[in-house]
Amino acid sequence: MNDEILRLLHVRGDFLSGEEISRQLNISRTAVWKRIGKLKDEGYEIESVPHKGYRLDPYPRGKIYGWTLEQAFAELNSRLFRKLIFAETLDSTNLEAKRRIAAQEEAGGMVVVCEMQTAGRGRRGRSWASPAGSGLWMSLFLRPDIQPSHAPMLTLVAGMAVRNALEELYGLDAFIKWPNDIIVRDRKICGILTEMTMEDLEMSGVVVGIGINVRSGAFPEELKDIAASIAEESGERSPDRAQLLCRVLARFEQYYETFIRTEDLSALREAYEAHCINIGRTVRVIAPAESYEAEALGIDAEGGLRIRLGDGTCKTVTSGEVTIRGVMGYGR
Ligand code: BTX
Repeated sequence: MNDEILRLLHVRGDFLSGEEISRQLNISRTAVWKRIGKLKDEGYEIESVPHKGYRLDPYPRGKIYGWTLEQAFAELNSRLFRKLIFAETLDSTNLEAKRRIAAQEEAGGMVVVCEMQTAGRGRRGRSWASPAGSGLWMSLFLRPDIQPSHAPMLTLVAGMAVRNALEELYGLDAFIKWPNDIIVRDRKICGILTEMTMEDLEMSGVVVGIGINVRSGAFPEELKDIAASIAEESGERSPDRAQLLCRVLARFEQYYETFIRTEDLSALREAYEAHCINIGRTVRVIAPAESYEAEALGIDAEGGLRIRLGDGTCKTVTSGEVTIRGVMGYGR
């Protein structure tokens, strides 16, 4: 019933009287009033004006409306992304994508988005804070015809897409921290988690999970010094998440096509390095058995990080083997 009220208001696009809603849905005026109150509590931006009725803000900022996303997605008319799934609350968009793939034959090109994750996932069992109204939590499901060992490169492709979208839309000076974070002013504004899906012991596809912080007011205290958000960094009070989604998808598609053509990052390497915060800096390399400092030189065509050790020898480390940390500050 609440969905029907929303639909009526959305279709009307202007004030709709309580009387008209009660007539169309065959419920009392009091029931309409109560339900509108509930929707407002849930975050829907509904204006109530005596003698005029109710109006749903057509440009919602505080909350994602499924149909706003659907409309923007349809207008994007992407060749790569063909299907959008939106849900209010999910445990994790990566898990939802994987469940859907397991339950039915999903073609590649599916995008799953939600308003809030109750069990957002980071790498190596870490969690990702994903409160309602605070971010764009999304997963892309693709079926690239590539070797499984090349799938992690999609993390770098996604990182470039997000970085550029943030610069283009909000003028942010965003950097990539190899391999999977986007950093603004030394704090993390986005994290990326790429996972493979398997069928009969073979890779059947790749889920690229992307979490972008849009507003950080609802984040837990311990993230205050770690997490950045678009609203805080750009001064734009309520960034439009439908627009952000479409820009990230458009940029991803562009880089993905290049990646698929060469099946590596050779054509993207220079652009990646130009925005990678670690290059030319000292990083701490953390491997399971040891940890050491090295200078980050660049990435190789397979997305590994090229480093120079204290004794001058150079080698490449991969994101599966190590994590790296800045030596000065969070990103550097
Ligand atoms: P990560 O393991 O590199 O980072 C996780 C760490 O980042 C946490 O341990 C915490 O310190 C910090 N952190 C947690 N939440 C946030 C946040 N919102 N902003 C900044 N820092 C935070 C990075 O993992 C990969 C994260 C991918 C998240 C997306 S959201 C959509 C998709 N679904 C899903 O479950 N995960 C991905």
